[in-house]
Amino acid sequence: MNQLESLRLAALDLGFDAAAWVTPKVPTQEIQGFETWLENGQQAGMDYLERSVARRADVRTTFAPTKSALVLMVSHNHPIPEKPSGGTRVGRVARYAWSKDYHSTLKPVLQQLEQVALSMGIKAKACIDHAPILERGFAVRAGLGWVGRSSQIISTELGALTTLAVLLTDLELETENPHPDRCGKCTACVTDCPTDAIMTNRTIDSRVCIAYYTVEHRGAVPLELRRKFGQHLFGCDDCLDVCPWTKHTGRFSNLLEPIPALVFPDLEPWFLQSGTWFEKHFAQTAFSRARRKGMARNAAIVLGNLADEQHLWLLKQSITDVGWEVREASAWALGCFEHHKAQKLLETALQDPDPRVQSTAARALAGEFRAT
Ligand code: B12
Ligand code: SF4
Ligand code: SF4
Repeated sequence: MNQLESLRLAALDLGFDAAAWVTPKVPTQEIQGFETWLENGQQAGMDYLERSVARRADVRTTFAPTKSALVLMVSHNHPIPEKPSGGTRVGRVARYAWSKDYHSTLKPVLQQLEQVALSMGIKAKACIDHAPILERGFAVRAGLGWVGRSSQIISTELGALTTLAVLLTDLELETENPHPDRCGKCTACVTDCPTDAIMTNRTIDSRVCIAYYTVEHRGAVPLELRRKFGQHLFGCDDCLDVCPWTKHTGRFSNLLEPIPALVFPDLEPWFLQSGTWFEKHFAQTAFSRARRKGMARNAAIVLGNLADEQHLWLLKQSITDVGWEVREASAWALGCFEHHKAQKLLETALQDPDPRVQSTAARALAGEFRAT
């Protein structure tokens, strides 16, 4: 067995669900596609992506000896665990965030793979989002799947709910095995996206994507999108859940174990506890990226969309939160209720020190956000 195959099998032994080799050359067309995406402003507030074009075009800027890449895929198509009791557990969390943060969970496994490579005399560097790499293009050319209309890599074996990582190595390799497109006439993800964020060129416009707003975005969420968020608390899997290739797969990796308290988080402490408490409690989870204020803002939007009177006491707390974005989202949420208590709270919010909160409270009182 050659070294390429030995290392690939070692990756599968370590728990990756799929692994395949590819030459590290990035086609000009792909980097141009990335640039066009940026020129169109589809990155929304993710400015850091603009600074990485040159590095994405040549992975040797990340690891100079690179002559090949082993693309690794892990499924996060977990079964749904049992809901814990107590607390206010409403809203939906995207599956990638059901386990401890995949970056920290997979890091030691990737380090083990680097060690295996080293013991074989191979120079190797593992990357999982830390380095600017067009991972999806690598996955297609390695033959692991194709870029679906949802822009997600779809695998015939693992479906759409997967995470990607790359091991750059100095092993010589020239061949490529690009996966053919298997979307056919299906457009399920496009029609199912609640915000029409999927473009015809198979890219996402982050400016309207729920995954972007609930995970990456700081500050207020555009008013016109909030109803469309439905119960999405963190991330969004709508375009992946609906994919027929996901429906036909049942496998999930043991590397990423779902934690019930992350699948069904209790919203109460996000409104009642401090940012420091949140950081300690949710360290090494994907939630830490949005921080307490982001999660409380998202939670307020979900509570508004539910408009269930039993949650009004939480919005009474959050309308005086230290974060203006939490108070602003709470004013919007209170505007979704018909209840007199909501009206009273909104009247107080008219005196809020932040004009953005005052403005939303006034529009809420005018009945602008009520379900029609
Ligand atoms: C920025 C980002 C986002 C943004 C923008 C998403 C997007 N689709 O561009 C936001 C915040 C919205 C997002 C959301 C999600 N993300 Co994200 N995200 C990224 C990140 C950091 C960069 C992606 C990027 O550069 N986008 C810009 C576009 C232009 O580049 P691209 O998607 O890579 O597209 C290239 C390929 O399509 C390639 N290409 C190659 N062959 C072909 C063939 C054809 C026909 C076409 C059209 C294109 C094509 O050309 C394009 C470049 O020009 C990557 C990590 C990384 N290092 O790549 C993760 C990543 C793409 N995200 C991931 C995940 C899991 C998600 C979510 C599912 C999380 C969730 N549940 O909430 C959602 C899915 C939303 C969606 N439908 O894409 C995974 C995807 C894994 C996979 N199997 O595809 C990645 C790879 C992270 C990882 N390490 O696993 N994400
Ligand atoms: S993640 Fe949600 S909002 Fe974003 S493209 Fe997919 S379905 Fe649309
Ligand atoms: S839902 Fe249909 S169109 Fe979308 S990625 Fe899956 S197969 Fe392709």
